[in-house]
Amino acid sequence: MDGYLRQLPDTDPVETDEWIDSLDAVLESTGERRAKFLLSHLSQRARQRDVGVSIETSTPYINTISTSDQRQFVGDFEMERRIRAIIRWNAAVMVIKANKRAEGIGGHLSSFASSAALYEVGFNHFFRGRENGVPGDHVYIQGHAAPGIYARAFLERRLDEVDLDGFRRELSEHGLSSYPHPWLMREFWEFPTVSMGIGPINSIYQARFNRYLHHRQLDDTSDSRVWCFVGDGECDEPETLGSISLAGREQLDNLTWVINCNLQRLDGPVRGNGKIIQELEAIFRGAGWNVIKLIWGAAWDDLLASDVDGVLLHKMNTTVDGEFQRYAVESGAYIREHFFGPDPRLRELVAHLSDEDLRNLPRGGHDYRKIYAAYDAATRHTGAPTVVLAKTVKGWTLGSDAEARNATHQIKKLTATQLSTLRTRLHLEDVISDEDAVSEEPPYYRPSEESAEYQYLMERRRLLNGPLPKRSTLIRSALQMPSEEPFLELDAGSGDQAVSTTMAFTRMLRNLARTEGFGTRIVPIIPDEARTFGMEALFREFGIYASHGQQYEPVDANLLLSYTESTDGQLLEEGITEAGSMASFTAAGTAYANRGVPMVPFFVFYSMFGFQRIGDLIWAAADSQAKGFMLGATAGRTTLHGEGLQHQDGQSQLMASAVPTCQAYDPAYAYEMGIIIRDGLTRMYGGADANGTPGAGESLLYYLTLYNENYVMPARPDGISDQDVLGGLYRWAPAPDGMKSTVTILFSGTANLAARQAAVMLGEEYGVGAELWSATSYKRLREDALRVERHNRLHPLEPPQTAHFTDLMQEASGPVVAVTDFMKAVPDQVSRFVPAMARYDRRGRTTGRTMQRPFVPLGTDGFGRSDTRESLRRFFEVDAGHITVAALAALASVGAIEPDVVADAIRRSDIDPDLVDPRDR
Ligand SMILES: Cc1ncc(C[n+]2csc(CCOP(=O)(O)OP(=O)(O)O)c2C)c(N)n1
Ligand SMILES: [Mg+2]
Repeated sequence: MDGYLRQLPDTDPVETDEWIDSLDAVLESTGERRAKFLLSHLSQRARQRDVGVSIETSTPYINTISTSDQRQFVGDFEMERRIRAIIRWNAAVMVIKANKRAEGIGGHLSSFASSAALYEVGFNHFFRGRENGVPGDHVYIQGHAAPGIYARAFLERRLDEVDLDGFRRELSEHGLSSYPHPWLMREFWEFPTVSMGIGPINSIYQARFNRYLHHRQLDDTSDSRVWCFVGDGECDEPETLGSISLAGREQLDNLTWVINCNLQRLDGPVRGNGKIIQELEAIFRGAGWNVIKLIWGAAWDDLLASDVDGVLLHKMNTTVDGEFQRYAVESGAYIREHFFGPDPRLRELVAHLSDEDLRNLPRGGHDYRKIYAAYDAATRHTGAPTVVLAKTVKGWTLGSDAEARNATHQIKKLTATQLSTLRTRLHLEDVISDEDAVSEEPPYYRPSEESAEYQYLMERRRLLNGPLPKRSTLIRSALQMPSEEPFLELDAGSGDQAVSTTMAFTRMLRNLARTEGFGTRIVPIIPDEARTFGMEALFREFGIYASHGQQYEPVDANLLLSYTESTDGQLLEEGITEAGSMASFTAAGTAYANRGVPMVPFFVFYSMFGFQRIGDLIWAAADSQAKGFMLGATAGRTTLHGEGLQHQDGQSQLMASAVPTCQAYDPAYAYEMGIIIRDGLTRMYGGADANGTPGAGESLLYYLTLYNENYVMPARPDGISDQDVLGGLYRWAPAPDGMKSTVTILFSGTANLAARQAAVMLGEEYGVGAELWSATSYKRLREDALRVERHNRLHPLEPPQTAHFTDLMQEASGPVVAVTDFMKAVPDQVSRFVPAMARYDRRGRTTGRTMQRPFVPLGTDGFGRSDTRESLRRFFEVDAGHITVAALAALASVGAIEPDVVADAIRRSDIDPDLVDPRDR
């Protein structure tokens, strides 16, 4: 007996025994099958009567919806079959032609072939488009099913033959992107999905974000469903299943997943020795989803109904996926022998069927009517998200050389015979001639606008509000920009109060959120780290979004900053999931396009767990043209002390440099942070859409690193413009007059402190004047320099342009030392563009001639360590002593001072020159 049962008092042991005896009696008289049957009925009854018995995590390997419960199909079955056949043909021809014309260009035939019916039922009956002023559904399409989606758009006349011929030729005039990429096809694709797992997790948070918008009365999302098509192999990605419990918990009945269980991934079976559908059923049921298994086509219904001994059910339950895959490639005789063969009762069950009949017993995911019934049930189900687990054959209809073969995923060509077989299989002999069917470049087929097929197809889409996918950037709900007010106080500095850039940011965010008209559009997103960042004040002020409100009195109810949850809360407190938080960011940051409602996400995370951990989700956000602010808090390898190797971020600024739309900034001071955020708002939201509605702008991501070190925030120096700060570099303080020689120190973020200290030491102890420059963005400087370099290369007859960085450094004196709390590679991004400097004579005086200017990056390469800031800065060689030595060494290298001055400085700074590089320690 389970331990838990022993702990519960039995108030009527006699009654308990009677029930147990009954079960024993059934087992002895009619056996296990009958006992199971009765128990299942009992527990179903109990559930119906709200007894609250826990759900069974798995059910037999048969369809969830019985034939009698199946909703009647309402379309023109034959017409839809015909349309589907044409789409299948064109999708295949598109891939074949692409590879004929550009060998190795790739593309996939088999994924869409297995899922064509799953998509087509959706297109003809369920997916709602965006015409007639409605926002419609959000459909996440499996990336490698793209050919089928293009093929449908071709029939709808959204694409032409030249477009299909441009499949995977994105650089040609009519190129179609290999996969769904909104960045590349801006009026077509909405959701990038092809990096496995990204589509699924994003779809969950999209559905949740729709609820959030609705609860906050910013948008009516009640009529929008999120559909996500997922591969069974894709379910092994942690992102795919990692957030399904959120969907269950939040009862997202506006979300439907369709998992195409073709039992195969790229290399081979998904679960050769197991059953992926059963495994997924248990996982999804456990997570609170409504699970609809769609395993068998209609032809199995009669067989199951005659299976009084339960032998067929037993065989279905015990056959592993590897065997099912085998049956998909074998003859009817083989199936009779091996599947129905061993048990005479089972053989008898199919005695009336021919071998051909056995071979053609279809799988549920190819049974159009059953798919319709499954989607119908899914969309009617309330209180939980639904997953349809549809069993299919990979490469279905492509013939025996492709169907269910292990190599099928990568097949991109069909021989003349295979193509001809496909034509026959699709019943397209009337429109594809014998000659065309064996041609090297087979033709597409598009029914005319007068044809019944076209009329039917378009009518279906008209009823469902137009075609899909379709990306739009028209704004339905205008966004008014905030005033300057929240930013102005940052220019004044913090007086004599020591604060961090994070504190300054939090204060600014609160002020922004209070701004009339604009404030409600802010979406603060935090993965369980608000207290670390000193942001707990936001809990009470914004309220934490909780779809069911707060059903308890929080322990800190009596405190001013209590943990306040509410249905219309503004803050998304996501818990410990940077991936989920990023998915929320993407949903919020694309709301301007996917909902026509510009929203402004501020995602504040532990800097180390951003780009490092969820880089691919950030990449997909950029592909989606998401907008918003990402704030890497507790940044820096030495500023975040006491946490060590896996916490200290010295690389996110480098990783951010790889994302094309990312504006990466590492501000040192509060006023810089304010200028950057204001610029971000203006660039991303400060314009108007094509209709003149305010709230539109560039598709950019802003990334700012914020620190937890407190120091007095200086006021914005006189004469420093917004553009100085935004351009990536500006002179923060000149060198003192009357020094023997000068160096230039560039600092970023918290490295400003050591840089300023070093400047004092250099002046007081060595008579060297140091100019201090604040480097807010090396990415920005580098991108500008590369643009200029390219321009000059391609315009040899024009006077050369100069990079902004080069220009600025021309005004600076002496060698350059660039210090950062990030890796040396961050400042090194611009080292190539440093201009020459005046040559020194033997006495250390500048001459009229020039020489190469040293550029010395000091940064924090290597694994982090837990210790005090002071020790860490010494360890990583970015403290004032090391900056001083680096400046003097650079001066010595150009002959401005003698090497013994450097040796002396090393001694005086107490530096051990023979220590191993921190990277190797
Ligand atoms: C993160 C990631 N890893 C690997 C791939 C390469 N890849 C593309 S499709 C595929 C197999 C997909 O199998 P499944 O999810 O079962 O889809 P099916 O084609 O069978 O429907 C793989 C490994 C990818 N696109 N993304
Ligand atoms: Mg698969």
